[in-house]
Amino acid sequence: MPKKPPTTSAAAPAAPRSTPRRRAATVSRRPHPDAAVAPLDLPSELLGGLSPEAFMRRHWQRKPLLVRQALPGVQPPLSRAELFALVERDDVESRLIRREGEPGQDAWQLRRGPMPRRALPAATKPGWTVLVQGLNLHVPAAEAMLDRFRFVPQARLDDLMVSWASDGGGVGPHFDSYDVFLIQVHGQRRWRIGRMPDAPLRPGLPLKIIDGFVAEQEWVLDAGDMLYLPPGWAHDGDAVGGDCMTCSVGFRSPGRSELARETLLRLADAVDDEADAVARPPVYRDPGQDATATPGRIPAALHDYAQAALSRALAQPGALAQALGEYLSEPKAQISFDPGRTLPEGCGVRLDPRSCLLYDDRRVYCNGESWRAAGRDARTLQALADARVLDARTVAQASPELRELLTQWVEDGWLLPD
Ligand SMILES: [Mn+2]
Repeated sequence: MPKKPPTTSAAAPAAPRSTPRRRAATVSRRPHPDAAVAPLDLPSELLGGLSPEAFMRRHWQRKPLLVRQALPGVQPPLSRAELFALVERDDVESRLIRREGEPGQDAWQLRRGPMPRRALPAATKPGWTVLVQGLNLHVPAAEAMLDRFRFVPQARLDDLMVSWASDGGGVGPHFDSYDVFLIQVHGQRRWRIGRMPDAPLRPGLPLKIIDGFVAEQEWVLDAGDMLYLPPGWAHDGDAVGGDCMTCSVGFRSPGRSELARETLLRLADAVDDEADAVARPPVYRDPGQDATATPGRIPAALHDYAQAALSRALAQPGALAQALGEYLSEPKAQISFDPGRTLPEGCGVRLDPRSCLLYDDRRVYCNGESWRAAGRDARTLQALADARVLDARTVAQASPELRELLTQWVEDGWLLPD
């Protein structure tokens, strides 16, 4: 289905006077490839009248934003019964959390899925909640909801989680280390939030629950309302009146040590491959070594040789970029693809919801693997990464090499004929 291009900048309203850091009007803007995302400089209902650009400047990673009726008339992406059925699947990450007793001295129970459907208490029993991660991988309506947030780089998007709670159900006051959009899709939930950077956690619980949570603000969200929270804001959401369903758009914030470890591991593989490719890999030589009276001491020249080897591995053009891209595009552990289809002539393609396609100036990265790409083929793959679809005409114009790659991805189940 061809998408109508967003309105041109000529139709855009004048910049609000209250925006001092507005960039010059001469900056040419690429329209966002997803029609579900408003042009980046136009007010968006989803963001309470802020444009995606203004939201990113003022709120992202900085301060909360409550949007009443961000998604008016929103429909839950699945029914309660469909959600409850997901806890039985071993390819779905789910949790059941129950709270008993009075606030402050309450007992918390956590059970991780998969579990039989009958492990869930009656919907009328108060104080429990079930959470399902990665709903976008299994339910197209959930992927469509996640798509609304593609004004944030794909490498930062994690998943859409859904939770259902009976009256009073919730996961308790806690922190997250990532940004989150909390979208109320059915029933009501009371959110209480506060800044408590040094808050202690309650000991001996299966959940990370803040001890002595003090809220600064609280709101009851109705279906269609949305709350954005930056990382580190303590928050507590309790279902009001039962049959409460909330979707959370979660982001990934890779840790510094995680990025160092994962890229170094991949660089190490590249170093091994390089050594395997030559008949005599270079070794340390020391024709200048003097006779030593301290044989236990590591020679300084050997340290320098190691340092140079490491620097060389890091300095290989594109090596770090490749390691990073392959890592960032890697599927989560429980994800598998269903192979076995072909790419018919004359049709477009759509990325499977489980596929992660990223790119930089030299390469494209898909599900942990990478390919060099240049020229028109690179632009086509970049367009696929940004929009997650290619129309039939674009696919028909692909080079034989690109056609072969797309066919391979369809056979692997990474890409679907569209
Ligand atoms: Mn949270």
